[in-house]
Amino acid sequence: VVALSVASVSAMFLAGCSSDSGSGGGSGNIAFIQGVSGDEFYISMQCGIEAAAKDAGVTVDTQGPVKFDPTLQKPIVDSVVASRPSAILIAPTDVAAMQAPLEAASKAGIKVVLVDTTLEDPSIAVSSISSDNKGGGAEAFNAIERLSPAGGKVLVISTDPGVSTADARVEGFEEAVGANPAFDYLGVQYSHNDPAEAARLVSAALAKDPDITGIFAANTFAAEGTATGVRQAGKQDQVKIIGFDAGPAQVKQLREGTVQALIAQQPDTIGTDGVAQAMAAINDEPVTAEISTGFHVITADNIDGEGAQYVYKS
Ligand code: T6T
Repeated sequence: VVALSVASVSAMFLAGCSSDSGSGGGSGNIAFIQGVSGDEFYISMQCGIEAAAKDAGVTVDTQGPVKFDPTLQKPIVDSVVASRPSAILIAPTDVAAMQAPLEAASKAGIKVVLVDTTLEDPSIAVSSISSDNKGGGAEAFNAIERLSPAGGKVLVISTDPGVSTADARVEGFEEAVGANPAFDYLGVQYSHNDPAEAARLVSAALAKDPDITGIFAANTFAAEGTATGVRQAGKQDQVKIIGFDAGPAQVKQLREGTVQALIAQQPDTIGTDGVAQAMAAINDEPVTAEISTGFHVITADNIDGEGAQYVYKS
């Protein structure tokens, strides 16, 4: 079962990565466990990790569950822990369910670095690196506010509760919308990281509240489905969509005008920072417990300029 649920790419460069880094004289091996395989966010992070690992002279083995699901990610962690790498870089798929498996890794002497998502108790990790997810959620509301200054009904489409990044984005959005009485917040709905489910939720929400003015889609897959739902309802001129993440499909939707802004992360930087922290821990050097890599807003106005550098690799 485990073998079928795992996509593994070992110590090789993906087509989308540039491979111009040198090779150092370090020793050790790093395991990178993605939140889900095939996601451009984690593919871009893998590029950063592999480039930094090559510089440090260490090998990387990357694996990810086929779904963003702790029941699929846990067996991967267990088997990686049994293989005793020097360090594990991981995006935990749930703050609670992945706590014990990663605590076991840490107790086994493996340096754990949390990249992207975190845990209820991140102190088992030597370092946690993530975007400013709460700030990005607040910025998503600011963008809706700029596009629809008169206010109106707004909705959030997220992934699943317990995904720390998406939960922080929703929290940031909720705090911001709560401060503007011109907006009527319809709440958050969970699409389980499935674009088809996100599209269904949006269609149903628009049937119930045909006057929705804005939707914040809290990650790649929520945004993809949200855009489909709005298009299918023929409401792309009325509903402003702000999506988190900047994969090629999101950029296409931005160019087409279905989506008005993207809150882009820097997954490759999260990856290179993650390797740097892992190497420091392996070499008994000081580590930084928490690193924020911020966020960048991409719009139709900057996508061909400074925004272009933040588009994810595929
Ligand atoms: O938004 C990213 C990531 O930050 C999040 O933790 C899970 O979903 C994505 O991987 C979607 O690309």
